[in-house]
Amino acid sequence: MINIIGLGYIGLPTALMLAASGNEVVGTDYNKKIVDDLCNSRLTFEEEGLGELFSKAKEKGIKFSNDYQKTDFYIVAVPTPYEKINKKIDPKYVVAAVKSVLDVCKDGAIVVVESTISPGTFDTYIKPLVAESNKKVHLAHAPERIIPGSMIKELVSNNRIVGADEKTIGEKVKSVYQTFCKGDIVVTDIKTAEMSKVVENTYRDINIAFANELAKICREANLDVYEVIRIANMHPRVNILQPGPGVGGHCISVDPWFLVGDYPGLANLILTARKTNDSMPEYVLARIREIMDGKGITDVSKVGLYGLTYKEDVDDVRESPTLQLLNLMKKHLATGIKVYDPFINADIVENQYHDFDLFLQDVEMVVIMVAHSHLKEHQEDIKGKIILDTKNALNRAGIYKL
Ligand code: SAJ
Repeated sequence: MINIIGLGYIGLPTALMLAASGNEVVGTDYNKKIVDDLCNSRLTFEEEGLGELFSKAKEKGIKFSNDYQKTDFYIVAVPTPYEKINKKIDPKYVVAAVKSVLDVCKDGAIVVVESTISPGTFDTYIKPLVAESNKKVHLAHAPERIIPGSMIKELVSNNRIVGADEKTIGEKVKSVYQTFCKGDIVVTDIKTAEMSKVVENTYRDINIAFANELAKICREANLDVYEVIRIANMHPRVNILQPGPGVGGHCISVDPWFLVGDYPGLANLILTARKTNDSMPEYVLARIREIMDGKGITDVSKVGLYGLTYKEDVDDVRESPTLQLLNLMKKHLATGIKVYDPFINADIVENQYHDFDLFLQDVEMVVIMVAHSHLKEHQEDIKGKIILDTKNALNRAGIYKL
């Protein structure tokens, strides 16, 4: 039996996938509401294809519990927050989960950690826990790589990394993932797996930072950055990503800091990229100001931000550029800007609307912060508004871009 610890964005789809593929699975979470909801067939977040997978997993007998199970195979997928001030990882949830596993597991059990961690976390925090316990367990790191919005497909098709310091354990873990993963599964050691994962997200952060820097340069040069990138990308060895209002989410805006924090003086390019991406909400604010001045809008409450999530078609707001922008405004004692996001039902910020038509009625200028499909489907509704499209979501003349 496989016990998955943590039923969040990664743990839940992984548990469902393993169960749907014929493994005996119990999903454990300390949050009673999550377990209650899942036991009563209520999904805890939205994701394409998750409902269907849930039905299959239930048919195959998946169980959910608040308790850690006594078994010989665990997958830990708990959050790894970082400390806002020094940007270091806070391993408290991983540490607590591994400790609880050690309390109940069978001798010889395999404990796989999927949570993203900073390189060296196993050596510093996890291996000592095992050494202190009276259990013999084997450790592995199989960092998740799936992208919100396409998680279910990517769980099956992505290549994976399995890091284990004992080759036979690596192969055993690989065989479990192979029950649903059709990609290549590379077996390596734990430290290499930790570093590879963080490097992947850092690569993407740097590439996006390059696109954002190009956006600033092209504005200065009076050029269309999207056209410049489109043409440059026609070269077979060039693949520049897209500029935007900033980088959010719990991964790309966080993982590079681990390298900056642990290798000061060495991670220079990485630090500059982080700063460039973090500068984008401020840059968008300056663009809004410029356009307001040009159009004679003096009241910020006539401006509306479309999108609160960190990217399109997800309901996750962690580190989102819109939240970053709103925080900046607050710092400058500027309030009153309106906000709407079709994916966010709860009231999480001031002046938030839940009805698109009402939102549009009250604003003269719409700033597109997130390119939800909803917006593309309602393009007609925003005709006549002044539009700043920071995501290049609308392909039409007469709108302002980054
Ligand atoms: N973004 C841009 N321009 C782009 C692409 C993205 O500005 O061209 C922005 C997005 O709007 C968003 C942020 O970057 O704010 C991050 O979004 P994303 O879609 O690039 O990535 P995440 O954070 O949803 O997921 C990433 C993925 N990693 C890589 O692509 C290397 C995913 O595979 C990982 O599993 C995930 O991080 C993770 O958990 O580490």
